[in-house]
Amino acid sequence: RRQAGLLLKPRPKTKKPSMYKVLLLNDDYTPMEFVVHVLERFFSKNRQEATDIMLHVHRRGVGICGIFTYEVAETKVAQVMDFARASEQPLQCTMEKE
Ligand code: TYC
Repeated sequence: RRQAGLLLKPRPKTKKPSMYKVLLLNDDYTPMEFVVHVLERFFSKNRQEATDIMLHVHRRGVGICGIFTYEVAETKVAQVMDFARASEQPLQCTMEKE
């Protein structure tokens, strides 16, 4: 890399990681209070923030829980899906590139 200045186009040394939105999807069965609990427990939202996000998802069909690097987003999705499954709730959580 020492002769990079002669041989290669200079590039910034660091690159920002791609960020991923973690999304909750609405359904007809998961209790509102369960969704609020998920947002508090896994996304560190306070009661008001969690309630606002839950109601947005309830009304619009989908909403953003947070935006994270790939690994963190993947972990959040797995935690929510495991918790929903263990609680026998149909709640769906997914991620998409920002
Ligand atoms: N629609 C659900 C109900 O009326 C509440 C709900 C909100 C479910 C958000 C999922 O991601 C969700 N009980």
